[in-house]
Amino acid sequence: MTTTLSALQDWVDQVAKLTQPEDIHWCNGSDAEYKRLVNQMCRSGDLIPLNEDDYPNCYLHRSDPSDVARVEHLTFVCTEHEDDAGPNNHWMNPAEAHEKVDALFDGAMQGRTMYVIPYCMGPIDSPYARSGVEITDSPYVVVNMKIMTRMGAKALARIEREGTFVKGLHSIGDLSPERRFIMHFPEELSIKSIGSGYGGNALLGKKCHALRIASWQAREEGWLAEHMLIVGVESPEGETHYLACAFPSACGKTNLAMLIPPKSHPGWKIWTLGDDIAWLHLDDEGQLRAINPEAGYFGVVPGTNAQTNKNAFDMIKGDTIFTNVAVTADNQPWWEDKKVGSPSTDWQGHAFDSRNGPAAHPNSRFTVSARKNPSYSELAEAPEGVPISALVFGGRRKELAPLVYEAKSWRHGVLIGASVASETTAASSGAVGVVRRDPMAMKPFCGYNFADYWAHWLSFAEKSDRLPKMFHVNWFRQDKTGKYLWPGFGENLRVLRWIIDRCENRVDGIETPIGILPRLEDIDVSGLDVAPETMQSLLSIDTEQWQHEMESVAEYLDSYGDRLPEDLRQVQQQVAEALKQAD
Ligand code: GTP
Ligand code: SPV
Ligand code: MN
Repeated sequence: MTTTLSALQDWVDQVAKLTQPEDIHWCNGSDAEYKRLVNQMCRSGDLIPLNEDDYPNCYLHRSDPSDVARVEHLTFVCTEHEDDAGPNNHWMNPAEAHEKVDALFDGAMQGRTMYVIPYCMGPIDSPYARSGVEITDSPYVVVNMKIMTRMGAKALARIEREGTFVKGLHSIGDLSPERRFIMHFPEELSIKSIGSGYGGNALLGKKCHALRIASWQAREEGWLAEHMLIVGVESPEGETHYLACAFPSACGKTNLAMLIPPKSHPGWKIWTLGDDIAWLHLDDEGQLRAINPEAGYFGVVPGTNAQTNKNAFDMIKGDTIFTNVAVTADNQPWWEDKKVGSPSTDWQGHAFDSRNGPAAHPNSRFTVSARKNPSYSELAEAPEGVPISALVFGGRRKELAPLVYEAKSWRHGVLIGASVASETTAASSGAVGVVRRDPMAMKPFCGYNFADYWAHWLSFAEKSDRLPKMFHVNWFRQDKTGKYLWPGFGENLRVLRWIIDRCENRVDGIETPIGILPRLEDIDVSGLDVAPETMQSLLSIDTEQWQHEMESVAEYLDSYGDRLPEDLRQVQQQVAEALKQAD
C-alpha cells in the first residue's frame, strides 16, 4: 500500500530520507495486521501476554521508567508570533523548533521499521471528522492507534479524497528526557514528537491532534475542540439528555462517561459517547452538537473495581493493552484498589515490595475499544453527533467548590470554565496534589492563547440563542481527615438529575453570587449514607473564601494582559461585587 496523494507521498519520502528506517510499512488497519504486530512485540518483549484464561488477548507493556506520563514542560506550541501561543503554552519559534527536532530525527529510525498510519478522528463519514497521518517507529503506538482511532485503508481513502491531513511525526528516539520534545505547529497543521513512547506524547491523534491542533482549527472554523466526555442520561420515562463535561486529567471523565446507575435508580440508563474529547459544532438550528473524535479509551487503571466502575472493570478483561500495571503470581494484571488478588511483580518488572511505592504506576492505563463498553451508544457513530443539553466543568478540590452550581448566563459560564482550578494528578509528570488553574480542563491542551480561546467561547452567544446551560461540579470535597464527603461514581447520577431538571426548567434554584445552587431538597439523597449537615456544607458557599478565590481569579485573568476579553473581566467584577454585597 502507498498513496495516490502526492502531498502525502512526498512527506513520507522526506521523512524516510531524514530518519533512515530499514523498512516502511503502510498500516491498513486490519485485525490481521494488529495480530501480527502484537505477536512481533511479544517476541521482542515489548508486550507480555497476560493470563489467557481470565484476560484473553490482553497484554502488558512496561514503558521506560522515565517515560510514564505527559510532559508539559517539554510540550511546545510553535507559532510565528509568541503571543498567539499565549502565556498558557511553552513557545518556540517554528524555524528553531524544526531545526532542533530535525537534528534529533536525523537517522533516528535506523534499523527500525517506519509505520505510516492514516487515521480519521470521528466517524469516518462525518463532516465534523478530521484526518491525520502519524509516522512512527513504535509498533506499540500502531496497535494503540488501531484501538483509539479509525485507522487504515478507509481513513487513507478519505485523506486522498480531501487532500488535507494533519502531519504527525513521531519517534521514540533514545527515550532520554533530555532529548524529548512534543512540538506543535498549528499554522502548518503538523506535530513532531520525539523521545517518548507514552500516551498523549506518542499517540498523536489524541491530545496533540484532537485537542492542540484541532482547537486552533476550531477557532478558525467556528467550532470547539474540548477535553470533555460525552454522556447520554436516559430517565425511566425514556427521556434522554446528552451532557458534555470537562474535568482535568484523572478527575473522573471516564468514570462519569460510563456511570452505572445505583440500585436506588431503577430504570435509569447511561449511554457513553466519549470519555475524553468532544468536538462541538453548532448545527443550522443553532443547536450545539458533539462528536467523539476517538474510537477507544486510554483510561486510568488504578481505582477501577467492581464497585467503582463495574463496566470498565469487566470491559478490560479482554482485548486490552495494559501499560505499567503490576502482575499477580498467576499473571493477571493488578493495580491499587483492584480489590482482588495481590501483586507479585511491580510495574517496573521487579518483585513487589511495598517500600518501593505502589505496585501499579498511578498513571497506569488501559487501551480498549469503545465498542467493548456495555453502555456504548450507537450514536457514537452518528455523523451528525448528539445534541448537547448541558456543559459541565469541574475539578478536584478538597474545599471551596460546592458539589454543583449553575452559571447565570453563557458569559458567566465562560468565566466559571476559565476559573476552574484543580489539584494536579499523576497524568502529567511533576508534583501531584497542587491546586492550579486549569481553564476548561484545557491548560495542557489548548493550542493557542487562552485569552483568544475565551473570546472564541464568548462569541458563541452571538451565534445561537439556544446554547446549553453551563454548570460546575466537584466530586472531591474532603473532610479534615481526608475522607471524601460525597460518595461519587454511580451516585453522581443524583447530581446529573438536578442538572437535567434545571435544563428542563422543572426545578427552582437558589441565586448566590457565584451562581445558582440547588435547594437541599432537590438533590435526592434517599438511601445514601450522607449526613444532612454534610449535604448542607456541600451545597453552600463560604463568602469570605470565595472573595479570596475571586481575587485570585482576577489576578489570573490579568496575567493575560490586553488580549483578555473585556466581557470576561466585567463578569468577574460582577461576581466579586455580588460577594461584597453578600458579606
Ligand atoms: P484522563 O484519562 O487522565 O483524562 O482522566 P479522567 O478524567 O478520565 O479520570 P478517570 O475517570 O479515569 O478517574 C481518575 C481517578 O479518579 C480514578 O482513580 C477514579 O477511580 C477516580 N474517580 C473518578 N470518579 C470519581 C468520583 O466520583 N469520586 C471519587 N472519589 N473518585 C473518582
Ligand atoms: C490526560 O492526561 O488527560 C489523558 C492521558 O487523557 S494522555 O493521553 O496521556 O494525555
Ligand atoms: Mn484526558
